[in-house]
Amino acid sequence: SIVVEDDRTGLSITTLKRAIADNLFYNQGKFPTIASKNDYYLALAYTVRDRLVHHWLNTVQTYLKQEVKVVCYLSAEFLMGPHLNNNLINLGIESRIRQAVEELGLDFQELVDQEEEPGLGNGGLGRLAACYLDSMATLEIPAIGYGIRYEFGIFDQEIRDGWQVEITDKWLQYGNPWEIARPEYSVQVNLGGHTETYVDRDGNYRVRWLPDRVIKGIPYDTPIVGYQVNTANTLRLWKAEAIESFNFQTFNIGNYYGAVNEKIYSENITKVLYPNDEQLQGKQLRLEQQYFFVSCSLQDMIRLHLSTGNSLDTFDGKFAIQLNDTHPAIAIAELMRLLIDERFMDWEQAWSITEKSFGYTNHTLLPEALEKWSLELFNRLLPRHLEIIYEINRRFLDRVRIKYPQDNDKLARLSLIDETGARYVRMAHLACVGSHAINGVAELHTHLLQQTVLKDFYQLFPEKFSNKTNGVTPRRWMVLSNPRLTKLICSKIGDSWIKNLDELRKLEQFVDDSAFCQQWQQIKQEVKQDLAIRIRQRTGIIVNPNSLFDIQAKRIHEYKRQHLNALHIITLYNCLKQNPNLDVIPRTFIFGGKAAPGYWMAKLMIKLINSVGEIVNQDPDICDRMKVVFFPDYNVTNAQPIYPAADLSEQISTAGKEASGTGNMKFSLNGALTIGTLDGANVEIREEVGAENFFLFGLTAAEVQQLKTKGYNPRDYYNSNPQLKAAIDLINSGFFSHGDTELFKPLTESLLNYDPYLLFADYQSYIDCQKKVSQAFRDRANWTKMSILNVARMGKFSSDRAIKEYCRDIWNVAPVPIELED
Ligand code: 26Q
Repeated sequence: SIVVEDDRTGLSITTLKRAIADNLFYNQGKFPTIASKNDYYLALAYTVRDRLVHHWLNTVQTYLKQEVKVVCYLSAEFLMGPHLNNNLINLGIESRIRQAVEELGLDFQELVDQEEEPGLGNGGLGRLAACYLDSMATLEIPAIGYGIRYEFGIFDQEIRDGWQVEITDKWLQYGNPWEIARPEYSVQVNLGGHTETYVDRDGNYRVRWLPDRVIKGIPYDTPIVGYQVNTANTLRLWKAEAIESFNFQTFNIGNYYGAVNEKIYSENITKVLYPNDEQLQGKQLRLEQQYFFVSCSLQDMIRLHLSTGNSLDTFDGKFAIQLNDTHPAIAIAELMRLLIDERFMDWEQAWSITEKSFGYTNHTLLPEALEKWSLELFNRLLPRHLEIIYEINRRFLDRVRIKYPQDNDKLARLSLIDETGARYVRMAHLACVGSHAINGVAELHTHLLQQTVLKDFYQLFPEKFSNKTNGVTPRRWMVLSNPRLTKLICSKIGDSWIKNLDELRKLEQFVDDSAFCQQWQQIKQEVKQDLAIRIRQRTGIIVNPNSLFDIQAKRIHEYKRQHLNALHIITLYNCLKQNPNLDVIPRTFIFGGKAAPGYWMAKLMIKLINSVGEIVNQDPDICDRMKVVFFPDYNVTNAQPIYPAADLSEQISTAGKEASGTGNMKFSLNGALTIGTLDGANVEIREEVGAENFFLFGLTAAEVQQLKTKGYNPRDYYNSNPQLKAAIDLINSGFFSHGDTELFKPLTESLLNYDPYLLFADYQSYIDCQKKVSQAFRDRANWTKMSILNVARMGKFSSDRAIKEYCRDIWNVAPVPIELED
């Protein structure tokens, strides 16, 4: 019989080739002869999208029909990374597509490289949201990711003369084949103005908000395909536009330019991602962004809920709303407003629904990163929400007063309003009071939360608190980024570990199999060679793939201590200069990461690394025993080939400062050994892989605390440690800065006089530990064994495990398998 495959869904090589050609002609409007690589990429992307649409529509329809409970993951950031390759892997059609592309005479990798990644996040927090969407789809958990469709994502980084230069990220300029606009589900969002009370027909006092601005939110949907399942969940991102009626009013008066201006002003809200992580900027536009996407998302949930004929009384049974840090915490006041002012529910019922719906994840202990908004700004932008927050606070403090009579300090510490100086709304307090569940992102982090920043809330509501250690998706961070290692592992233990990462344990039985170890080492060598080529292309620096690849890739921040790494490099350099024939293990030091554009110290750290590299890399005495590379524009795309190539993963933050870290997991999953402090998830990684397979150094969080209490004087360490003194003095001498003795003064002076992150206190311990690393690397057979054991014992750090815990302990949701009707 003759089988005729549909061009939109067929999977035979012939059909796929025809579909790509068809999309090129009809979507791109190009003949093959004049089509650019990007045209071919888009034709390919549409071909892949066609093949997931039925998964997507069936998923949405199943959720609606079965009236299931849905997880709504609210996040100001989703750092998704490129979609094409990920969708191919999760759909299981990678090899067919590759063959079809190659039979058309095209280079598959070249087309994949055309995709501009959606960089809609800063770092860990945004990438965690992306890993969680992947896991929820794979575990068949009904979920919607709600966020902001920034027109400009995180800036692209260039390095010029050793300094970071920021370039606008125009990710949408050639079109985005993965999103579908849904203008029919647009909503309106109010801002500014004032409130007034009125009495309704039944004699009830009501409040209405008379805003002075109204903005339209348009949803753009992207499918999130699960691995080897039919589920395709939705990422729904909101774009701000002007509402037509506003323009028309102005237009009718004859003020055409005023009308257009209004449009520009409204569209500003979703223009650009704020590129700061872990440091607060109390900017009005940022609060507008947060409220905008939160209001759009809650209105969308209410529309969905009512569309299936439900009443709002059952809202909390159908939605589990997770707050990714406090950025969306205004949702608590907004849901109250929607229920009370717009749906006329009474306060008690609205509050009960709100509390049951929300969960709050905290991602930081740094006091400077805790969000607070001045009452003045809050009142100007969200006058009704401020009233609601006052009322939440009044009722909350009444309860506190009963539990702790006559403890005014306690009340002041717990209050949603900070009145210690200029007055602020404390967003973390709002999140704690309005949520039924509060969690940290690693065991140590959760413990410290309970003992420090949220101590009073923990005493009040111990039952709300739990830990949910972060995880990463093995689909992107192993299968996609490290195909060679994936293949080797599959050849030994099959492929079910991809969905059940604990099965990596089965690799332990091969640690003494010399052929296997050989293959393992061979693969590490090959991916290091690949990275060496990329490094040469991007920086011109030639590195030795046989050297130890020592990598620190993450946002640049003082607490992450990239400059401690730099001090080790300088110390090693001094040793080699003093003792040119020293037999050392050749090392390549690789850095990657962006600095917030307004964070001068972080930018100076980048300059220092590049300046040290410039001297070290061309010093003939060093030969190729040391190379220092700053790999520019660290993002998801560039991270993918970096993790697999690491021998050593640098996780060296001051203990107690890194909430979890997730890069630490990606490195270890790809067979790097970790040099690290007892901070964040490092503690649990070490527990899992075994102390003997982890290079530990530095003070513990408790010791850091003690030292600070006792009085820390960094200059004492400088004066008493000749190696440390030599390193600092060399920087100050202008040796790395063409004789400029001033350039790095802000950095060295800060260390000598304050050193808030205790680099000097941990310096010697770090140097000694690095010596042990070098010694260990000499025994390559044993190093390989440790590398295998690291991978074999990483099962815990799958985001699948983390999501299962959220489902069980916080969301109370279960898998909903999707059947494909044909
Ligand atoms: C807040 C207000 C105004 C502007 C920007 C911000 C802002 C934006 C992003 C504040 C913080 C962030 C990002 C924080 C972040 O990435 N935290 C990291 O979260 C990871 C996932 O849990 C952890 O692994 C990291 O330890 C933590 O640093």
